[in-house]
Amino acid sequence: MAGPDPVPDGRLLGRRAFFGVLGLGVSGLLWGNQAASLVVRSAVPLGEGWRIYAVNPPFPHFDPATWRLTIDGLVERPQHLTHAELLALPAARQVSDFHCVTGWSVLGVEWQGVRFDDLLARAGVSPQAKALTFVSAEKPYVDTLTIEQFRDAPDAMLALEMDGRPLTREHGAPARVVMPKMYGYKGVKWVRKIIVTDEVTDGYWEQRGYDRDAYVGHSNGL
Ligand SMILES: Nc1nc2c(c(=O)[nH]1)N[C@H]1C(S)=C(S)[C@@H](COP(=O)(O)O)O[C@H]1N2
Ligand SMILES: [Mo]
Repeated sequence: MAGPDPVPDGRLLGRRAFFGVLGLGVSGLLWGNQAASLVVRSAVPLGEGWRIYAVNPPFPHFDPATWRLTIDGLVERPQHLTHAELLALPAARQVSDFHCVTGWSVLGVEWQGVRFDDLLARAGVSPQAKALTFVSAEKPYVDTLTIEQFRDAPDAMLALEMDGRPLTREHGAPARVVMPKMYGYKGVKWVRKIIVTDEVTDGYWEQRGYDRDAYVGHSNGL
């Protein structure tokens, strides 16, 4: 089964990184302390930093003049928000660690964006609604999170900024889902549409075998 990276690159990189460190470790035995400190230093850049993932390159292009975020499904007033309208909503900020299910993490990421309650307020969510399906401009990437999962996640948001700057194109400009307690594959990049639904359906990686409830440390990814 394929893993949530542009497989198999991530895994190969992981394995290479492992053997790379191991290789230096063996030399460390021969060279003493100096080589041992090299082992530590070489392990750090391999273990940190973002790996940019996409399932269907090239990355979607963001044009602020024409971009719209659609919110439809079980709502009273379907929305087509402009980028400016999105920026005018109440801003939320949080710092959290990011974990990809394949084993890499980025610690202390600062996210700024819009909480889902604030985003959905003007659409008027129907009482039958159970979940939100996020549709990426990058087809066919989708994912669904339940309203209950959002209720337990005050740090969840539609992020517009990362580390103090607008999201870059490769990180999902202008908007991506951030759900820190779950693995990265739940965080749809290049979000273009949110469907409010009473059905919980499988996302892109769930159709390929990963858990819907992707809580870090409690899903089949680990
Ligand atoms: N549209 C889209 N969103 C996506 C993905 C993808 O391939 N396409 N990969 C997911 C996975 S598995 C991870 S770990 C993160 C990686 O985020 P990054 O590319 O900003 O590092 O994006 C998630 N969101
Ligand atoms: Mo991932």
